[in-house]
Amino acid sequence: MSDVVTLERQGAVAVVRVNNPPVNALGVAVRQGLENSFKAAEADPEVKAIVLVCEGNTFIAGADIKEFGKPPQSPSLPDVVNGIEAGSKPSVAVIHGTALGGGLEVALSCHYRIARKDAKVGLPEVKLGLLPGAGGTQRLPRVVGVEKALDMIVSGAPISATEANQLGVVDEVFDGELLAAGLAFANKLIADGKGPRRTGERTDKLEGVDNAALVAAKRAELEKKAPGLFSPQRCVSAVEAAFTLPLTEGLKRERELFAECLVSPQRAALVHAFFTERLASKVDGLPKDTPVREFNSAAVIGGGTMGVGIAMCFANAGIPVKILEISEDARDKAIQRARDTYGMSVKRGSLTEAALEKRMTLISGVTDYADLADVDVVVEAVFEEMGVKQKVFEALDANCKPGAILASNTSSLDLNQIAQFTKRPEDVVGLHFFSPANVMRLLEVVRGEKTSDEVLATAMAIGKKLKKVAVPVGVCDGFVGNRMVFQYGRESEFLLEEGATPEQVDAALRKFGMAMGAFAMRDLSGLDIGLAIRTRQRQTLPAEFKLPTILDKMAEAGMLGQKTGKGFYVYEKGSRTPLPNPELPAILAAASKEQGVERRELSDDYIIERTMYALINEGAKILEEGVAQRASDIDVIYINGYGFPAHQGGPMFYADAVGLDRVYARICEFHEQLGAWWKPAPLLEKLAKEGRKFADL
Ligand code: 3H9
Repeated sequence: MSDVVTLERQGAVAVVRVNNPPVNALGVAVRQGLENSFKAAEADPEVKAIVLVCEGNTFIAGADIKEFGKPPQSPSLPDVVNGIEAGSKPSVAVIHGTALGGGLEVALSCHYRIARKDAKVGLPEVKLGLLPGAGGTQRLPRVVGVEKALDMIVSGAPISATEANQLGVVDEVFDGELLAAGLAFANKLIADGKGPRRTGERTDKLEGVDNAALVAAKRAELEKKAPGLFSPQRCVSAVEAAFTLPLTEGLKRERELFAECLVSPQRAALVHAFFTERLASKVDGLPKDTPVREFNSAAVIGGGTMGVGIAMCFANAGIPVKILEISEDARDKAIQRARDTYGMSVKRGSLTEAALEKRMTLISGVTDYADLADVDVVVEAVFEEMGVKQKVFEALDANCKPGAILASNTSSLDLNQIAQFTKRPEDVVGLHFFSPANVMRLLEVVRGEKTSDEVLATAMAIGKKLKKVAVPVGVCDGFVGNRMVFQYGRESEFLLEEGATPEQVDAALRKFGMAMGAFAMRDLSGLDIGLAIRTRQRQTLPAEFKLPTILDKMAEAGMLGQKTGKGFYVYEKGSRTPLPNPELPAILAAASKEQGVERRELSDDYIIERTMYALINEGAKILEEGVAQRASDIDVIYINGYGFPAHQGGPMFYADAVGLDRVYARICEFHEQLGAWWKPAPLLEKLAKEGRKFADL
């Protein structure tokens, strides 16, 4: 039929086969091929049933995301699926891997569905700022009812084959060869004289339930949880049409709502986030055939919160890991910490007791470097002090086997200097995890001056194996993420000295979409780190770089964040809920006075400009220095490590969306009004003057 969709006959069954690597996305050629194949099978009098099956790792994983925003090409997916459903011969979708988005919509338009036991199905369009636009919002509620359909469509989370079977999304779960299972099912349909069973004609699941109340409840939940998001509310409206309108009208309504999402800036930002996350794993200049070393065993130096979190990442990936501590007591405490952390997941229901035990068998404790002689990769996570790192790396150099990867989790020290403590700097690399390491997806992979290609490629592969979003970065103070966050933190403190409150700044940032306000985040990580950086900066920075003094005053008053129960907010015993700190206004007033600043009203827009433009200006410098390889890598780092809203696309995408001329003009004004910190990055100036974007680089 075409290169990507073929049709053959096996007895009375027509087999339609999709083969469009890597994920069988529904590009125009696949849509055309499906339409032609189903039409031909319909026209063939010998054919009594049709089986749809896919080659490769997965069933159809959705529409081709690359086509969004381009002129539409016929046939449209809605036309294709409506045609399949209207067919007069029973059709069976045989699902393996993932049937996602348009893939599940195609399957729902087939009259029957079977799934291999490891398959997953779902409608994840909302994660791309969209809604299912090929009948998913009308057909899924007809199969599983409005409540479950709302859950699946609004969360975008897939369900397992077993759950899909229980819910009636698939008729049978099988284990084994795809085509054989499909043919067996289809031949049985023929033998039993079963004809088409069209999802669109069903109404049974829509009846006898107060669907309007379910919709109202979901809307209210979204108002609270995701007030700024565009597509989730439209997903709800589309599902509402499934029980308030006849099918054809409902499908029309779905199309209209889909079109609104398609042109929304949030859709563009979320699709950017999807593709750039994948792009970040590709290292410029690293030959594709660079060998990757084997890594079947690991060790972590240091059993603090960070070290244990990193060890858990290895155990979660099935890799045995040793934690090295200085004493037996510290070693045992580290092992217990891992057990306790897994225990919390068991309590929450996200891990079984058996899985906990299995992971704990992979984690062991040692106190002697000689026990690390056989490990493939070591990650150092000890105190951030060069002298301490020196001792560790000298010991690793003396004890680890040739070819072992020697990684540092340093967040701010010079990796090149650390590498020099060994006689094999080419084997040294940075693996900068983010706290809590077992939860946060981001991993900055720091390439030192001497890190070899092979070691870098292996470090990226380790990141992938640990299910992290691994982004390569160069060496500088704070690498990409923290170097930028210094600017953001300092500007937010200045805002407090100029007249804002932590509550106001945090509310403005959360409204923008940040997962957490700047000050709630500072309280969580503890103010002492920031204070140490400030103290160091006071000694090294030229005088024109003014610094806020709030942190010093807060530290004097014993306010170091959540760990002291008091910081920018106060916390009741055992609670993490930030409450206004009644002692703070006096501290802010004193700091303002000391800086000679008249406190004034600051608007939310101004707060966003000051914080975001500080990130963007530093991001531009980082790009120019080559510390990040692309603007989009910075976006990936911010979305995955700093709670930056994916629907804003990341700081650099956001800058492009605002317009670099505008961002540059404001930064110039800030430079004039606020001084040296705001010197515009030369790259930003150049791009703004040339009318270009970061995305053009
Ligand atoms: C939709 O369906 C709308 C409809 O309702 C209505 C239409 C009218 N298109 O993730 P991986 C590429 S919206 C194009 O690394 P994995 C990906 O960029 C869609 N390309 O593999 C990568 O390319 P490269 C709803 C796609 O095994 C390569 O495939 N569907 C698409 O870790 C491998 O991807 C979704 O949102 C696509 N749809 O995970 C599903 N998907 O090698 C999105 C992937 O050049 N996809 N690529 O970097 C996924 O969630 C994962 O890719 C999947 C495989 C789980 C399938």
